[in-house]
Amino acid sequence: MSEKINLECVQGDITNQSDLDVVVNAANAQLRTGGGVAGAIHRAAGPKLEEACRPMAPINPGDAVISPAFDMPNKKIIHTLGPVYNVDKPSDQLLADCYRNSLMLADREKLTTIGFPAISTGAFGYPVQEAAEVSAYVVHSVMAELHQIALIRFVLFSDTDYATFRKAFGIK
Ligand code: AR6
Repeated sequence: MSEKINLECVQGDITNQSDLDVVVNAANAQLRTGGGVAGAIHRAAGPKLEEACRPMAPINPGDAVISPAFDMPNKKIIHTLGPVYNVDKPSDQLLADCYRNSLMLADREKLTTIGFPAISTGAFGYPVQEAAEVSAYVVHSVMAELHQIALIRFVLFSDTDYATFRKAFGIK
């Protein structure tokens, strides 16, 4: 199926991707609201999201769990906990686990279009260049195992992160 998967990088807001079945939250271990992506997603989804997530917490770096999307414009939200750079080790493998586990979970749930933010590159301090390289590597390596996913979109907040991810994915 891998030849049928479209890869996109866009500059934008992860809470504003209404054409995607599922978006991924750069979560905290307790699956509570927070800063950055987690704050934006919980604000957009409404208070029921924290309630729905509570029984699934805590999660470990690299884990991915799924919830309803409530007031977000998607069918589902996947919550993954990125590594704190150079604290949760090996950081590259744990970051790769975030992407791999999120993609496999979405695929099992028969979701076909998925959006990711740049996990761990905000509060968790992962250098964007290195994170982009890990993301590109893991996405390409897991594609052959995906049977439902047709579109993987990276949603980058800043123009410099957008340029870095495009370069890592070889998108002109
Ligand atoms: N849409 C897309 N990207 C965004 C958005 C948005 N709305 N907001 C921020 N970014 P972060 P982490 C970018 O900190 O490093 C939270 O407090 C941001 O510029 O959200 O995995 C949680 O509660 C950065 O490039 O996630 C956790 O405790 C990237 O998304 C912790 O931070 C990730 O930044 C998770 O830290």
